[in-house]
Amino acid sequence: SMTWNAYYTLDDIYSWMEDLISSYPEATEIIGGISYEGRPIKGIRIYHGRANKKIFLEGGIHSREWISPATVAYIANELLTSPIDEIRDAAREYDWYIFPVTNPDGYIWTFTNNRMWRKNRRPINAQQTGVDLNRNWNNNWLVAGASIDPSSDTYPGPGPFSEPETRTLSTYIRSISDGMEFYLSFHSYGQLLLLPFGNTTEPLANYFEAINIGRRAMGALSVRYGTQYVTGNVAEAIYHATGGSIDWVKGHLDVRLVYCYELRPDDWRVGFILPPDEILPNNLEVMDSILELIYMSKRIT
Ligand code: 0X9
Ligand code: ZN
Repeated sequence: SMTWNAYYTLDDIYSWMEDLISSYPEATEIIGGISYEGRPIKGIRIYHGRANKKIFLEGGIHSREWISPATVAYIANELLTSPIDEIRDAAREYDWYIFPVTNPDGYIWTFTNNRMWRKNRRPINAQQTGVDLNRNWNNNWLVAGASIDPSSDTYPGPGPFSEPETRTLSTYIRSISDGMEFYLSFHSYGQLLLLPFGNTTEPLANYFEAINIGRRAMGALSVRYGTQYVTGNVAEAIYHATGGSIDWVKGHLDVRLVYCYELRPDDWRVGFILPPDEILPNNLEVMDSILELIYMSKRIT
């Protein structure tokens, strides 16, 4: 089982998920799609029956951001094993769709070949490999924050949904989107809570509601260790960037609250290499914030 003081390989994460699925009847295996190299995008659905609102958790779309799969796996673990009433209630009140590693080929590559790999592993030509899966979604594709050079870390692919990972996962998300209340995407780093959209600082859709709920959640996140997150839309809080998953979900589906966490650290010198002794503190504070997101979403309707 997981001890949350080390980062785990894809095989370890997938076999741990299988153990949970065979131990808890409310947990079932879901396959959200398939990678270029043919691996399943494996998830856990946690459903006790009767819940009519869904929460979707997307981890690991950028493979070097190892704290993201660790966070998403931890949330699944807590929902299934925690004795805390508020967490047990959250597990029963929602229908959870949880995908710790949505870029499995890239994740493996960061263990075997290049710790700093971000994209998927599809060869573009004889010399260049990989598409940024968070620039490949069909919403304002190639409008901002991407490079048409296939060597670039923000290469958005030859067209929207050109990649098997985004094409299959978006089809899956659409197929279960009825009643989806939350879509949460997990990245690192920067300690930000981002909301759509990435092409404009205009307060589109339910921006004010989402900002208020998000700020309250980041207040809850800060209580345990004082960790400070900044909340804002993508364009105002980091940079203009389009073709990301949260923009597609908010732009194309009817999902009320859509956020992207940029997890620990905020220090660029640490960057993607978050020390393992910060995994558990990160996971605990993020879990606090998710409970507050849920609480606030019911208070503000
Ligand atoms: O640039 C990204 O894809 C994300 N930052 S990261 O450092 N993890 O690469 C931010 C994603 C923001 N979301 C959208 N662009 N929609
Ligand atoms: Zn990222």
